[in-house]
Amino acid sequence: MSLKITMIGVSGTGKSCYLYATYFRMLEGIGGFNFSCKDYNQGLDLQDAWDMMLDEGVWPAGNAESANFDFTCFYRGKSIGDFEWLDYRGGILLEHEDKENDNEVAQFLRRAETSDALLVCLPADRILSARPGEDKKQGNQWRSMAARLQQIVGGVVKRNPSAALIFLITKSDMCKKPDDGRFCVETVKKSFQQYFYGTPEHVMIAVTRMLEKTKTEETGDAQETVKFEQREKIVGTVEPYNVHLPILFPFYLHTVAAAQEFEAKARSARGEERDFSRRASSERAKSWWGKFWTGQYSQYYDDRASDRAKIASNCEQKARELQGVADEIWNELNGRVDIYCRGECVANASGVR
Ligand SMILES: Nc1nc2c(ncn2[C@@H]2O[C@H](COP(=O)(O)OP(=O)(O)O)[C@@H](O)[C@H]2O)c(=O)[nH]1
Ligand SMILES: [Mg+2]
Repeated sequence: MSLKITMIGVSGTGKSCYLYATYFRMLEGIGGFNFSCKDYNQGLDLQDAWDMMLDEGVWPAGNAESANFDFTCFYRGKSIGDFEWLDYRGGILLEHEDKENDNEVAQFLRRAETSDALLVCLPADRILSARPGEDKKQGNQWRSMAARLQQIVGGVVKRNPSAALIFLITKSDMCKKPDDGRFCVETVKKSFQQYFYGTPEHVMIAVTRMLEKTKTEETGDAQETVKFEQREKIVGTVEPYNVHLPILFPFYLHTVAAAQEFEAKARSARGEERDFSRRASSERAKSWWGKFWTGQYSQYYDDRASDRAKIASNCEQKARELQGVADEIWNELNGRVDIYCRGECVANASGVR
């Protein structure tokens, strides 16, 4: 099993930085969970990009090419599954699909539609520009970004309603005023409202950032940009926040589904066990005359019953283990993100209903 995770968002919305930060944060691990990159060289590249941020204090250069990364997710040192993470070049959102020649856009759309989770990156500064009283032109930029993403999200949801839809509010260190964070979540819910009624089944809103949030100010300007040898210098302290949660969410859904499958198998094995035991008893209850004519098969049925009992208890054990992992993931998520399950809000960290 390898979960497919696809990140979408226009250029400069923080997709690649989010990937580097998550890799770095999850090498060390959080709450018993950790990730590792399957390919040694890819792991080094991710590490180099992150080191550049930490050591040299500059943002990494944008990636001109799309790239797919293979990871394994561990819980307490034991693998709970693999995942593939596609970080594509955001410019693709501006290009046309060419189905006949199966161009990169066509391949990207296909991949998005067969993903287990779609991560939609929405930068806080862009969302905040839609505040009433802000520059009208900038506010329209948010609306046009949201509309462009609607096209893709709508297609994915229609063809694959079981994919988890995750809205990532990136660069949340740019939320300076006390209610900026709340405004971002409210705006995302309003702009993408049709996805919060039950289709797709699972939706998340996660607020993430790469930098430590500076003290709340009454009036704050967007992060200033300082160039450093062609690279943008980081202003602030690098401190990734909430980055692992959107990746753990598809694992949560997958683990709960696997636990339910084992429970169903256990129930059916228990049913068969009861059937065979009943037959063994009726064999034993036969009269000597019945036994004489048709034989006595109680041992045969007893063996079958104990065979089914073993299968059932193995499945019950597996279901308990998986449910235990799912509960641990839930403890990580609950209180830190908003989650909607079949249209109902089941976790609420933002206070936005
Ligand atoms: N303030 C702030 N800026 C960020 C953050 N993440 C990314 N950026 C800025 O956004 C730029 C683009 O990020 P990148 O991850 O390359 O975007 P991508 O094109 O979507 O992959 C970076 O060079 C940074 O200047 C963040 O958490 N906070
Ligand atoms: Mg990028």
